[in-house]
Amino acid sequence: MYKLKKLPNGFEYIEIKNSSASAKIALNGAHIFHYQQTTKEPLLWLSEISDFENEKSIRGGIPICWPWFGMNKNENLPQHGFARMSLFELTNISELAPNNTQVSFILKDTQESRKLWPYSFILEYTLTVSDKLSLELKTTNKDSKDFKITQALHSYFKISDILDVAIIGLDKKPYLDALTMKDGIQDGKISFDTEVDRIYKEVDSKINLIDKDKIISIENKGSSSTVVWNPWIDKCLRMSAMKGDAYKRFVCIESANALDDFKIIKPNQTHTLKATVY
Ligand code: TA6
Repeated sequence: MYKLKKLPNGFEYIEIKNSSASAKIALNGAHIFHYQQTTKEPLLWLSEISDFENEKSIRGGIPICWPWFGMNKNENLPQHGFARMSLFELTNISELAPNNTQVSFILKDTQESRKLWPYSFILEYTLTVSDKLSLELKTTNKDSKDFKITQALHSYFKISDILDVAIIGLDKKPYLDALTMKDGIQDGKISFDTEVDRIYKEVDSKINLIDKDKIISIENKGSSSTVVWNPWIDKCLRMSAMKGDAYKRFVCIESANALDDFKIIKPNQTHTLKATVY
């Protein structure tokens, strides 16, 4: 079952319920902000004080960072690109099975987008809501020249307490520490007792987020970089749409194409970034 819902301010989202899971996906940013397997608690963290407004990104869920990840060289351009603040067109909803619903969106260049990024493109995003959540983000170059993208599915995962979680699957991987801009090599599991903002490279296997009573798994395709982020106390206080203690209840593990894992896409060629989380 699914329903298209609209808030009084015109913000639209799709609510999905099937025998395996439920989900909510906004048309603005094609942003999934709720996903829950039927017998479990929500997988994604969502800020209690998030905005739900067109042209603004929701704080939590899975924002799409595209066509660049992080800051652009031109600092007047929005951090993490413009896709997360753009209205996507809903192209399809299919109930493939009682436990499997698939939703597809498309974003194409406009006069406005070309002011920010001067290329013609098609961005297609398909979400499959079942006992796993699968996300497929396909970029097609519709321009006459090559373009370069970096990107991320900036997943906020809900956790019991930041002091009680660990990430495994990135041992021995090189990373860039975005706080110091120094390179490092991961030694063992990742746990948190301070701000962490790192881009891991050469990522080639499943990542597990180990919490007290659950394990969240992330599998990627078309991506060899993964961002791990928690703002900790001071940055959390400075973040928009985030309560002061919110850092305790989420960790971001982002399936990305970042740093030297950028993609150059030729005219009429595509690149697909895929993440499956469960
Ligand atoms: O992916 C980590 C990061 O780039 C952090 O540096 C942090 O700023 C975060 O994303 C959130 O960015 P936002 O633009 O959504 O406030």
